[in-house]
Amino acid sequence: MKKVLSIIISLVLVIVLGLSGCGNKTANTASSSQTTTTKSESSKTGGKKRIAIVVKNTGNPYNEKEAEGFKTALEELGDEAIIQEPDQPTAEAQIQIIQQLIAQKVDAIAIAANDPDALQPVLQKAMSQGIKVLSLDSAVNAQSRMVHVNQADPEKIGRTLVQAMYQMIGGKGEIAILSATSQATNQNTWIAWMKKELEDPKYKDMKLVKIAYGDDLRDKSVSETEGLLQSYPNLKGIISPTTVGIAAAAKVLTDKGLKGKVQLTGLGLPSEMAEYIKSGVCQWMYLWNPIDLGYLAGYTAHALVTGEITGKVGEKFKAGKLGEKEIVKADDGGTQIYLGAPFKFDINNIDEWSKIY
Ligand code: RAM
Repeated sequence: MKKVLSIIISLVLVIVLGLSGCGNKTANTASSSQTTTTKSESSKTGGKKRIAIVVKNTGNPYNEKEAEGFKTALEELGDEAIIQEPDQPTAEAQIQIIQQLIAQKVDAIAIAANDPDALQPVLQKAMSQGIKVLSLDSAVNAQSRMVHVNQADPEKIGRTLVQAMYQMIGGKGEIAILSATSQATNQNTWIAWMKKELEDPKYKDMKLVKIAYGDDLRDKSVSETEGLLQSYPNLKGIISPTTVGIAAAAKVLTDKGLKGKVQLTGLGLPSEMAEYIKSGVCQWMYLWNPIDLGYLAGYTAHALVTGEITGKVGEKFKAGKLGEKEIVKADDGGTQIYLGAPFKFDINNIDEWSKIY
């Protein structure tokens, strides 16, 4: 009797355990049907990671070059690049995209931020689900990322642009800044350094009259430039720390015949600015290589996913053709990796570079 009872109990146990095992399997299959696609792709390429880049917005060749470099890096590494370009340069548009990327269970997200703080909840959610998060070009705050990929020293960028304008206008007169969006981390940091540089007594005869925002949209940048010229008829110079802004301002100054009357410098894409550098509307300007910036972000994302780095100061990794890179402290309390120093573009080298980016 006892034996019969124990057989019955064992049978019941087997059935119950079997069933619950079955339940697990169903759950696994359901969730892995998504991962299976990735895994079957992965097996073809040997563990390919899916790594996303979210640029500031669509329609900006600078962002396209950045994404191009990112894709090249991931191709070299055998990963899959997911390129996302929001319609508008806003945090809201980026939040929506990141929510989708979380649902797709990507391995990492690299973001060029439209706002330093607004993305914090969604990026922290991503990180809590094991997704590696980094920023590039325009940082999110230190709590929202593991590391930032910085194009160049922001102090150097800000101070150099003011020094350039000083030379162009002979140290005297009204100047304005034509920026991207009012929330952009990178432009706001550079502008803060421009203001610091202007505190030097050597600039006592130079007056910053206005900071205008063209939102990295061509038409708005054109109308903001026109507005500056109208409101400040004595304006002597415009500094535009955005590739969209400087190209729009150059076009307006050209169309209005203001070459030599209103000086222009800033951060420009050689391919968009070559004609204006050659005409003298913009005598010289600066930028780094946006392709390399995206490329470095691709290698950084991969190193975070594989666990080679975690985002701590002192960690080093090999970034393909860019060689070894080291994580250093950032001013906002987080960490960063530098691409390098910006280049100066003028009549002597613009043709050569305009073919590349
Ligand atoms: C624009 C974007 C980008 C910035 C460059 C200089 O294309 O605002 O973020 O880094 O200009």
